[in-house]
Amino acid sequence: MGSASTRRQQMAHWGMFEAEAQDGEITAVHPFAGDADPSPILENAVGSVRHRSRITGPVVRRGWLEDGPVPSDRRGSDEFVAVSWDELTELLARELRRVVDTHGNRAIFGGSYGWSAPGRFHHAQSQVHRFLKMLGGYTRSENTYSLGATAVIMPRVIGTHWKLFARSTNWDVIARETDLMVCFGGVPLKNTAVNDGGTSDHPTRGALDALRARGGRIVTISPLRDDVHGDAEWLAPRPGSDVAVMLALGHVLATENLLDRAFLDRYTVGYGKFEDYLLGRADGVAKDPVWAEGISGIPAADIAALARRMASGRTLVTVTWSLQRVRHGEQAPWAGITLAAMLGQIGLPGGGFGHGYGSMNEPGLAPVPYPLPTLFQGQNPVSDSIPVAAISDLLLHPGERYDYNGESRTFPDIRLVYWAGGNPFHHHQDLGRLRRALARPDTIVVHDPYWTPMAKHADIVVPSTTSLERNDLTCTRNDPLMVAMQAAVEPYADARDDYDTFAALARRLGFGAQFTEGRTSGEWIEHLYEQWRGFVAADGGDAPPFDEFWARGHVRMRTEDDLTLLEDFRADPERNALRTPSGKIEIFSSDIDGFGYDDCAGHPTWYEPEEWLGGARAERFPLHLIANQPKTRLHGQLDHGAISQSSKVVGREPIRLHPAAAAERGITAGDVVRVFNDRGACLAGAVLDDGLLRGVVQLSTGAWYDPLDPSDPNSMCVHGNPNVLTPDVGTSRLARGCTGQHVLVEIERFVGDVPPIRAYEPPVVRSHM
Ligand SMILES: Nc1nc2c(c(=O)[nH]1)N[C@H]1C(S)=C(S)[C@@H](COP(=O)(O)OP(=O)(O)OC[C@H]3O[C@@H](n4cnc5c(=O)[nH]c(N)nc54)[C@H](O)[C@@H]3O)O[C@H]1N2
Ligand SMILES: Nc1nc2c(c(=O)[nH]1)N[C@H]1C(S)=C(S)[C@@H](COP(=O)(O)OP(=O)(O)OC[C@H]3O[C@@H](n4cnc5c(=O)[nH]c(N)nc54)[C@H](O)[C@@H]3O)O[C@H]1N2
Ligand SMILES: [Mo]
Repeated sequence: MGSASTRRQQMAHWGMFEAEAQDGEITAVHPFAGDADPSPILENAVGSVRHRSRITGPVVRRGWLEDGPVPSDRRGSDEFVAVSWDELTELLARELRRVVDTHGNRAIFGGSYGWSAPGRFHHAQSQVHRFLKMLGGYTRSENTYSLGATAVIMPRVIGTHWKLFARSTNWDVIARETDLMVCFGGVPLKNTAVNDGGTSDHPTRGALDALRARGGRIVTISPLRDDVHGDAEWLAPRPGSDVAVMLALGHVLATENLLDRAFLDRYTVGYGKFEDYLLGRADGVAKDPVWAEGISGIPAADIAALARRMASGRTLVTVTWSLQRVRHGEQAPWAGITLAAMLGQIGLPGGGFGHGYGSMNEPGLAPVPYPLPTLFQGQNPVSDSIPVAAISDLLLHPGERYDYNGESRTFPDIRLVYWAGGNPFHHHQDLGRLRRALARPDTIVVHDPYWTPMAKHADIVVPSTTSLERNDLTCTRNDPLMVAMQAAVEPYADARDDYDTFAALARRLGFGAQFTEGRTSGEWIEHLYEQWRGFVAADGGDAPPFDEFWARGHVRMRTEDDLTLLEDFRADPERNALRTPSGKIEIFSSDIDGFGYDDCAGHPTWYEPEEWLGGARAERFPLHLIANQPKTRLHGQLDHGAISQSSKVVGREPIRLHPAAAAERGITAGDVVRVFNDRGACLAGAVLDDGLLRGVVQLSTGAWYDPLDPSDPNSMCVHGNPNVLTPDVGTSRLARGCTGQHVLVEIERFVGDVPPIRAYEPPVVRSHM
């Protein structure tokens, strides 16, 4: 007989909820009553704990046991052997010791990028980095797949990148003050489901409705019509051409005397040099609407009319993060902020610039004015690091020099790769190349609750609990609630908390006391809560004792409401100078100019990308694929959940294409199609939609990589992971950010027997060494 069901307070990156459970499984989710617009993705949690794709106990790859720690192209197609936790701890500790003693700590790559789960204590990144630092250090990664270009260019332009989001103009202010929102990349509601660390509310839909109810207008500039919710004017540029459109808008402002020269003089540097380029004094090419029409396909008259409207009221220029996850991704946010500066409304309520409305839930939310509880990380004794999206370059080219952000660096020689809480088969580009790169190190260690493709490519596989199986607390810098995450079920099978795995390893390696500080995980959670309570008290607030917080499930914090981005800078640009060399907004950066990069000049510039419909490559691969974020899940997480599965077509990830593009290829709705280019191929399920440009197709990330022949790195993925197609090239020599959003492809109807989906099946695990 089953036991009675229980309900526990929980948080996912995509929202706050009560998890209802019975017999060790989640049976229902109940969104937080205070959430105005809970995400349907929550439903993916039902049935996720005991799903067959869970890793049930520690295992080691057979080839690694037989051959020892050496490079191997059997990764991804080998069997595994079950080991006990003690055996795992012993093997892994010895291997870490061997690598450190023979090759030094820099031979460990602990970049370990990925989102794992919310929770201030059990957060896998925090745990793995703390552990590796105490081991003596590791080669790390810098920046994110989310904001690879922005994180490098924006500090040089406005002195920060994170404050753009943490101190963004609040939704309330926009709803009240903005006349016109000009949204490059739209404001896709689907993405606002998510916030790193979770979220207790989803205000975007309500804010856009309130803006319109007041008479505000939204212009969405995107190749997809549904990148905005509700009524909006739609301009559809050729993907990758937005910078040309922004320049042309600026050209109209400059030539029709619609720009705010006083603002440019007082708050920016280098406009003159930029204007020389804009007006064509520098290169003989005026970046006017006719020029931009040729690049973007948006009629010149529409561009000119929009520029005039932008100058006639309170206008907010917004740029989604997707626009910087492409070649030359540095340019769109830089050109966007330059356009907003020309309008002179930066720092005015409801005007100026925004980056990431509709990319994540955080932009537009009011910040909490004090620090969050944080697990102390300490220093990394190793100084080597790579830009995060250079993982394959790192493994394939040890010793090679490369440019990054004005530096010349060298890739270290990596022997051991350690991953906890991320999935490179979700996040990285050109998966065939990644598989060749993953064949190079001696050892790959992966912690994950699930048999993701990355776990299947590991030598040592460590089964983690999910956040539903443990207590924690979570909060974010722009959410009013501190939330208790209460274990809803017992740990599944032989899974362990990452903390307990690292604590056992640390003990075996001689730094157990340093790692645990003598605390159990329960004691750590209370310790972090008390740390935070001190921050609240210092702010004049009063948070309840831990037991009371735990019983209540959440505590409300003070927030700084009614914020406008850069209002303090506008009010007093001397006292609140930006942390740029000039203290002002750098429309021209002497530092960047001084690097002499041919792919990132000293001011915002239009560069023709390789993967776009305007170039030679489009003759071979005539469809522009947008590999954006999935509507039905977060990345690859819980791809087997009900909401994610309900969107699949014949079990494949849906690819949207225009009916005319489909007809030309004899494709009808519901067909399985083969999507391909010269890097790889995948299957997907056709969905026809006239809300896309005719030359554009859209296939979101996150279908678990499922190679037809697992022993062949270039094998077709039968499930629809777009990263078998995307190019593994950086945004530019400046940021080397991820460019996975765009790729040119061709599509044909798939003929023959449709192969089964095996992505969620565990590999063969033998029971004995
Ligand atoms: N083509 C293309 N590619 C892209 C993008 C794109 O736009 N286009 N976007 C990029 C972006 S912005 C991002 S952020 C990345 C995201 O890439 P990732 O963050 O790597 O993707 P996730 O699927 O979220 O991976 C998180 C993993 O953590 C595991 N996990 C969950 N909880 C725990 C835990 O407690 N412990 C451990 N050890 N593991 C846990 C999950 O099972 C999952 O496998 O993808 C990038 N890739
Ligand atoms: N549901 C859900 N939400 C998420 C995530 C998720 O996995 N699922 N991931 C989260 C993460 S980690 C991140 S970093 C953010 C990412 O946030 P973004 O990078 O902003 O999200 P995307 O959905 O990839 O892209 C947003 C839209 O930009 C449009 N776009 C693409 N190329 C172009 C172009 O060249 N020009 C114009 N004008 N528009 C273009 C696409 O139509 C796309 O729908 O999303 C977060 N939100
Ligand atoms: Mo991201």
